[in-house]
Amino acid sequence: MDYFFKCINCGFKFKSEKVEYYCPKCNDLLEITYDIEELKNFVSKDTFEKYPLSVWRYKELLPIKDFSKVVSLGEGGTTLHECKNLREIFNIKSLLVKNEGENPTGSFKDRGMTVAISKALENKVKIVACASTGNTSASLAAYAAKANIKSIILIPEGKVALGKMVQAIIHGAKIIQINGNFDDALNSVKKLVEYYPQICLLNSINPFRIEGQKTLAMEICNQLNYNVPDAVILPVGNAGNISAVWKGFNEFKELGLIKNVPRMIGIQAEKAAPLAKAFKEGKNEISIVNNPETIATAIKIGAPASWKKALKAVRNSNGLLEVVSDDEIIEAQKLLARKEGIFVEPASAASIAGLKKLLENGQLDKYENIICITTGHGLKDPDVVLKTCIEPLIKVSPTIEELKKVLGGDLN
Ligand code: AN7
Repeated sequence: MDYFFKCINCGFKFKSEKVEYYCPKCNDLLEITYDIEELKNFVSKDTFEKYPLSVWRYKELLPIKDFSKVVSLGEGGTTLHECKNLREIFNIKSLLVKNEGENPTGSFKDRGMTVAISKALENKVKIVACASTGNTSASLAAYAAKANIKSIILIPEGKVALGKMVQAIIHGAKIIQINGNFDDALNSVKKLVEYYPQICLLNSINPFRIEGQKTLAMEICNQLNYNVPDAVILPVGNAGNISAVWKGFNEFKELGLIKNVPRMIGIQAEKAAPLAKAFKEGKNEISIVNNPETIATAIKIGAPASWKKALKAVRNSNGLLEVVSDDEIIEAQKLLARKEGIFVEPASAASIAGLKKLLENGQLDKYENIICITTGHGLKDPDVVLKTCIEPLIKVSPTIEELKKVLGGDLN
């Protein structure tokens, strides 16, 4: 569909066939916008029913011109799980979990990557790059492989979760570790693409990524037959996803497909929470956290690139930003795995931990229809489980007597 770039700060609107990242007037971030009245001629509820639930079901609402260039691994179409056991534990009316770990490389990043890599190919790009806490790089490496182009990824020092690292390696990315944290890696990759403009930047400041990620909200609307939930809770790191989900709901509202939009509730790890801090203090700017720390390495980010968009999404939706501790994250990860059979990585469990905290402190009430988004698969970070769920291995001889002895009363 025909689209414009629009500055999120000064509102400057322009057309360009290239992949643009910054406003030419004030240098702030850009977003993609459409002529909604024109879109209404192409889009109705029936339009979507023609395609299976997936990112590309919404192709009329995506900024792609040449669909022959689309690089897809089957992204989107993730399950909205009814969580009856957790609902009873939390004593709430309804709880749905949209499990983005079901995406091809195991995280929501695939939604944005399919669109941004397809756009890069339209522009004849041969090399793509990103800085990443792990999931973006895993996704980038896979989609670049499928597109038959080179990928360069910059990772922070310290630990990148094992599963994510292994994905980047097997898909053949050029992996460079930066002496510094994620925020330093992001600054480095920005310099890299400034120096070598032939390299396309695939962090979420690339507005085409956000376009793919907005389909998460559109799928929720479709899965609920256009009955929008009261609140959507999701983990926040660089803040691209909360901005994207908000954009998706708003476009459906502008198109007249839904009547209301949900409250956007972002959860940060307590020692990596510049956005939640600004929100709680009623500030309009964030203060960067210099040494962010959390077991949820995916969201160990101190200077979220899309902070301005995220604050707007939360404030305009009458939403919230809250923090959770690492212990709360680990407890929530275990609870979701043991009561619902859904295994997510620690960052994703932050949404469940956030829900629990907000119910306890009265910021959410039990009658609200709530959706938690879990953003990445549990197998991404197996080390965390080995570290936090230490249960001794039981070893016996292969006889029924020995088995009876160790199982004892557990069978009644
Ligand atoms: C599982 O991969 O930033 O707020 O470099 O992997 O849109 O940043 C990952 C982020 C939540 C936060 N959950 O999303 C990266 C990266 C998981 C994640 C987030 C990430 P944003």
